[in-house]
Formats: sequence, structure tokens, C-alpha cells
Amino acid sequence: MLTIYSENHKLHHGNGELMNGSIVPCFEMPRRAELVLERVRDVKLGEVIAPRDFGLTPLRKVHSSAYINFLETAWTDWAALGRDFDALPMTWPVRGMNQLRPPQQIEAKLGFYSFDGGAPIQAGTWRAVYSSAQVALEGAAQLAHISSAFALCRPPGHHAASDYMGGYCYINNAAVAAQALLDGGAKRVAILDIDYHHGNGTQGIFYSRADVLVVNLHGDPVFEYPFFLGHGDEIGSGAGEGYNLNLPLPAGTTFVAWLAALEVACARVSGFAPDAVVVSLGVDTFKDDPISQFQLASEDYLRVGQRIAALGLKTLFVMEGGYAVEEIGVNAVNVLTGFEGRSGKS
Ligand code: FKS
Ligand code: ZN
Repeated sequence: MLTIYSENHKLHHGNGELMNGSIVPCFEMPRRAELVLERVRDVKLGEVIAPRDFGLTPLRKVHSSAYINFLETAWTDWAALGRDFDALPMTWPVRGMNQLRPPQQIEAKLGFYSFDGGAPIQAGTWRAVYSSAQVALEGAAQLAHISSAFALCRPPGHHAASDYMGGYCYINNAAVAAQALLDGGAKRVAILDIDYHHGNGTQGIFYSRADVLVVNLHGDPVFEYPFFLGHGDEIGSGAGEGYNLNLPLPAGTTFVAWLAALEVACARVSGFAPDAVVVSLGVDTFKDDPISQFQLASEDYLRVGQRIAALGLKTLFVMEGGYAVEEIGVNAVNVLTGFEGRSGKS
């Protein structure tokens, strides 16, 4: 399988995140992508290429211009105030506050364009997230002549909606890729999100559309982040009604139960008969993940890949989460070797 990778992800390495009331080192770190790449090379998965530059136009199709402008300029605005540590939001315009007046001050912009304090902005963040989206776009472009590809994206994307960041995500790489596939001639595209967390951003972007089916398998938002989206009764709206499927699962979910949910997800994807599937590939469903509560073991990821291959569709894997850093390479690449019908490592 072809892998697409950009070194530019290293320009983003958040200093800390607020976890249970204290500041801890960011779980989402450059080493994650480096270890996945190392594993890709160790198992000789296939060629590794850098992305071409597809520009900003494809990003503008799923994100608002105001939001993209904010991401591009946030660090400069922040640094202009003499600040040199990570830019993070602290104030949000919640119910009853004015969300119509465009914010002027960087502190206000950070809150206006985010839903949590989990997406730090640094000097290199924009270049890193721009490159991450280009990695996904190269993967989408490659599907014109090959049947599968792996976009080794970092930072991840599925929590980012059309005009807000959060949960380590800025630009929604999977959504950008799905839209590019449609613009390249696909009639229908499915997004299968198997990250542990609900892909609220992806759901939001396509919620009222029937040309993109979004299916999510995730920790039930009654107990798990992102808490405010991802329930089973969110089925899409307007023309998109019936084209969003959420399969929330309880804490402690075993591989047997998870695989049964994947079966339901895959049946829905097949019924949609898409021209391609974009897999939001998170391996934070792993039993030893430090921030998650599912029970998958390394060898289980081989079977995950096998089941996705059985869909018989053009497939673009887009990297999302996974925080058991030492195991992330084996777990993510096991999905890909399983997909290819090869044996991996348990
Ligand atoms: C306090 C707990 C908040 C945020 C979890 C973010 C998960 C991100 C992810 C992605 F794929 F986007 F990377 N936890 N700090 O794994 O869904
Ligand atoms: Zn996740």
C-alpha cells in the first residue's frame, strides 16, 4: 500500500494539555507519526511519498474562509502581544452570548473558533495542519489510479468542523479528502470513523448531505469526550436524513462487541454503494491506550483491516488518534496489512 507522509507535522508539538485539572504533556505528539512511519518501513508496506501542493481551495470547500484565515494568522496575532507560549482559548461564547459580532482580539478569536482547549496553536501549527491536509489530498488523488492508500496525517482532523477546532484537530483531513473525491468525479463517498472518539467535526460537515455517508463507532458520549455529539439518535437532517449513523459503545467494550458494531457499520456502508470509502483510522481503541476505555489487542487490528477490505471498495485510510505511543506503529499498520491480506504482528 502507498503511504503519503510529510515531515512538516514536526512543526507542531504542543507543550501541554489540561487533563483532570492539571497540565500534562500533550498526548498528541510528533513521535506518534514517526513510529507509524517507522513501522510502515519495517514491514515494507510499500512506497512512501511526500504530497503535492493542492493549495487552499480544497480546504475552503469544507471550512469557512473566516476560520481558515483565523488559523493562518492566529500565531502572528498572539506573538504580536509578546506571547511566546502555546496559544490556547480560555473564553467561549456559549448560550445567550453574542455569536454574531465578529471577534477582534486574538483571545476572543481563539474561543470563537474552538469548542475546547485541546488544540494549541504554535508558530509552526498552520504549516503542519496545512501539510496534513495536503497528505490527505494526495491520498484522495492517488485513488484515481490505485485502489487503496494510507494518508499518514498529523495533526489529526475528525474533531474539526467547518468553523471550529478542538481535540487536537484543526483541519478535517478526512472531510477534505472525501470532498476532493466527489470533486474528482465520485458520486457518493462513505466515511467510516473507527477512532475511539466520535468524529463530531466530520458529522457536522456532512450532516445535511446525502452524497457523503458518515458512520461512527465510538465511546458513548454519555461518558466520553466529545460529550456533546455522537448519540445514536443523530441520523442527519434535511437531505442528509438517514446518511449519518452513530454506533456509541460502552466503556470496557471488548473486541467481540466492537467487531459486531463494525459489522453493522460495514453493512450500512455497503448499502450506500459508495465509489470510495475514507477510513478515519484511530487506534485509541487499544486496550492500553492512556485516555481511552476499549479493549482491542494488537492482533485484533489485522481483522479490522480484513473486514474493511471485504467491502471491496476504493479505500483511503486517514490517520487520526492513538496514544499508546510505543504500540501505535504496530496497531495502525496491522489494520493496513490485514487489509492487504498479509499477516502482521501480535
Ligand atoms: C482532557 C481530555 C480531552 C481530548 C481527546 C481528543 C482525542 C483526539 C482524537 C483524534 F483522532 F482527533 F486525534 N481529551 N485533555 O483521538 O479523537
Ligand atoms: Zn480519538
